[in-house]
Amino acid sequence: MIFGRSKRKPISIPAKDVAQWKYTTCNYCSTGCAIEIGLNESGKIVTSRGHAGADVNRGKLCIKGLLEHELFDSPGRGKFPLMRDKAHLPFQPASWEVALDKTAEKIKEIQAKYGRDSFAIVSTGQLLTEEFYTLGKLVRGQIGTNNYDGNTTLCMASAVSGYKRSFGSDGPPGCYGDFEHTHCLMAFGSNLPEQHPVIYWRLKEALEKRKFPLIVVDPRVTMLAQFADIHLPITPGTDTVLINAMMHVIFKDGLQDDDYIARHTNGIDELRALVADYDPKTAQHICGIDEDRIRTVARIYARAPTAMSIWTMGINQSTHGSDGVVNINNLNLITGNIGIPGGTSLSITGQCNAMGTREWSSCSGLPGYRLLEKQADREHVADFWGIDEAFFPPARGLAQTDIFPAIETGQIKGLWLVATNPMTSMPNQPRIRKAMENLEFLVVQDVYEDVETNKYSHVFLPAAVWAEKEGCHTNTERRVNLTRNVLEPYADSKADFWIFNELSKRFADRNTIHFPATPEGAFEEMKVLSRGAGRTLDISGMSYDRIHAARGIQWPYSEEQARRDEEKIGPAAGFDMHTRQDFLGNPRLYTDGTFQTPDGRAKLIPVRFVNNNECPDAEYPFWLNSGRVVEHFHTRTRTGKIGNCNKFSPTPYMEMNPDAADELGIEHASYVRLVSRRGDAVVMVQLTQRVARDMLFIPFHFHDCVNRLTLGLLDPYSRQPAFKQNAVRVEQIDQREAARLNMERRAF
Ligand SMILES: Nc1nc2c(c(=O)[nH]1)N[C@H]1C(S)=C(S)[C@@H](COP(=O)(O)OP(=O)(O)OC[C@H]3O[C@@H](n4cnc5c(=O)[nH]c(N)nc54)[C@H](O)[C@@H]3O)O[C@H]1N2
Ligand SMILES: Nc1nc2c(c(=O)[nH]1)N[C@H]1C(S)=C(S)[C@@H](COP(=O)(O)OP(=O)(O)OC[C@H]3O[C@@H](n4cnc5c(=O)[nH]c(N)nc54)[C@H](O)[C@@H]3O)O[C@H]1N2
Ligand code: SF4
Ligand SMILES: [Mo]
Repeated sequence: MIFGRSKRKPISIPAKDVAQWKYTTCNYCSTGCAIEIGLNESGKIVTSRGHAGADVNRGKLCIKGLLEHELFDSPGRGKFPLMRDKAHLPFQPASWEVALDKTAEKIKEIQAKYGRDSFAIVSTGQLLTEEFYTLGKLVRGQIGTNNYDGNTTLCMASAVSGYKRSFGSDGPPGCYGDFEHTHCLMAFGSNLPEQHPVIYWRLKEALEKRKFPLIVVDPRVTMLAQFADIHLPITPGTDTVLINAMMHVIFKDGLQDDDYIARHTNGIDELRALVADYDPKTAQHICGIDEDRIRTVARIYARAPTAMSIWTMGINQSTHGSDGVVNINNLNLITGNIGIPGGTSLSITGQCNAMGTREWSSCSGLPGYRLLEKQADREHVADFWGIDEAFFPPARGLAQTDIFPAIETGQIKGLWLVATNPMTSMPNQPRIRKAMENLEFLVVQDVYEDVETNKYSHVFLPAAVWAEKEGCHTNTERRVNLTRNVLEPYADSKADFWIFNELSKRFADRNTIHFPATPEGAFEEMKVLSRGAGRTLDISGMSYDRIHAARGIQWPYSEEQARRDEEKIGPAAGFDMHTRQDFLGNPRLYTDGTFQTPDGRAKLIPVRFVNNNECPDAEYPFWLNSGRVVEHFHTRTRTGKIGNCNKFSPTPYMEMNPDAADELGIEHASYVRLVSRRGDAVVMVQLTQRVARDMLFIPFHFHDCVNRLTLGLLDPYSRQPAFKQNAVRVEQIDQREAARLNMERRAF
């Protein structure tokens, strides 16, 4: 007899007494999952679920989305503004009035003393779109500094630059629905199962319905590589060589789409001439992929009735980032795979609102993909805001990665960081620390007061997070989705929208501009700005109610289209699932082969490879690669405080190949010191065949770890750092000393 068994009750999950579900969009990755937050009778949050009627996630969520509601009262949140005269002194609490007065006064003082551009502003891809628009208005229309950028320079800048070079405009042209139509998918440096789990789920579902080849290009055996039909473990930084060699084969075999090339592109002769130099026999020695494998992959891709490419940081974070994007576009253009179901060049974006900032923040120009360098755009926006066009700077200023060196040289004296944590996320941390110490004035606006960057600040502005606010995000497939306001901001924190509005009052002496009082008001204003003949970024047909009813709408979505849809199905409010399909906007760009270039044709741009990376050598014999794990988001300010995310992935670690470890006498789970030309870091070894003998991989989430070592050479077009190509050596270290160091570093 087995004691106890008969008495054991079956497992039951207690019912959650949800009285009301509130609609939101996930605030972590760019997949854009719709989440419903469940509140009980007394308004307390008791649970979350994926929205079954949302086309993006169809009821699914990953671990981060499922637990996101635990954020609201997580430890370390900023309760009220803080101030101090010098960065090493203790903070004093301050009222919003005083903290905002001080911020405005210091910005003005620094600008008066050193010039308008001596005060820099770095924002993020994690605010709501209406907040981006409002910040852009404040910076471009009132503060007037030209040195204004976002952390998207660490993330999406190469994709933006590559799209603009090839197609004349930013904007990923495809959608998740393309998985259902494609006959071949090639993924470059993108690990969907961990970084975009629900996009991966959409891909897997499509693969289960209809098998097609999945080709993964990644130096590491990622989870996606494990599920691939063909894995190409490329030599870091050489994707452009692989693609050139593929195009060489395609032209040689006559597999290109001559008709598409003739009707919709320019530059075919130059491209053909260049790729003639990249025969697979020669290319294999540079990119590390066997010549026959290159031929096979080229033929599979070009012969497929439709084929698509996706990519993420393995391409963008490289000195060849922009060229890599251009070359992926070249590959798709010569095979006629743009703007058709299952044929596309789809950048998988990163942060929840990486797209929103590209569209509306004015970081690299003016709102709605407009340019500071274009007279008509300047006049249009200046008229709309009611200011003198001459107030705008003549051209785009410094990128984030150039702002920090400019602090070192004294060109920039003050900095305002909004929702970004460069002390952990920027390459070459020792250099960033010095720059931060050089600042006369630093404002940090963040949800958490324990964020590393706050050690160097003079003013801290505590921000509300996610559903403590209301507004939109745009996801990877250009889908605008809504987060409803679910609860009040924590303690005396305030929505970023409110903070920008309040600051704008303090700059009214420069330009008086009208700032709408609510995010919805700002959205209505953006709609008007987005209207216009021939513009892809048209959101004029959207409204909060319509977005909510459709669970997200893809731009372009014009007023005319909305009118037609409404005639068909009645007014937006009250729509139910069965009608949402009629309301989704446009899934694809460039469907007619007309691009945003002056002559309407896409540009085929030849990309010659120059090896300019920091490659391993005798002194630093390993490639250092870095990336992410599924449980954590970026610098762990949020996920590091959520029980189950942190429990599954609590310690910094480094993947190392067992054969390489053997040679150096390094054991599994021991600590080692890594040394690069920039600095050193102590980290625990995890032996795995995921990485090759000459490569190490570290998740970048942990402070005082991988970015103490990275160099971050910049892409010449996008100014994005090559986070993934660095050289290091591995040294043995006293184990007890290392364990102590690591315990100190662990937050929880
Ligand atoms: N769980 C989780 N999800 C996230 C995030 C997070 O922090 N946590 N962050 C979000 C953000 S902002 C972003 S940008 C995305 C990033 O999403 P991904 O880009 O998918 O993630 P990473 O792990 O940074 O890098 C992807 C892969 O690039 C490979 N790689 C390195 N060098 C090369 C190379 O030279 N060529 C090629 N082809 N591949 C290379 C790496 O081995 C790695 O497996 O994830 C988003 N989603
Ligand atoms: N070595 C290495 N380094 C990398 C990368 C890599 O792959 N390898 N990836 C790079 C990439 S792709 C990215 S995107 C960057 C990310 O780098 P960061 O932007 O520096 O990282 P986060 O931790 O997301 O920082 C966002 C901050 O915003 C705060 N926040 C969240 N929501 C809000 C809000 O609503 N309002 C306000 N005011 N604050 C908010 C968070 O608490 C957090 O402190 O890291 C880059 N760094
Ligand atoms: S896949 Fe991305 S958007 Fe969806 S729940 Fe996970 S983190 Fe959020
Ligand atoms: Mo990113």
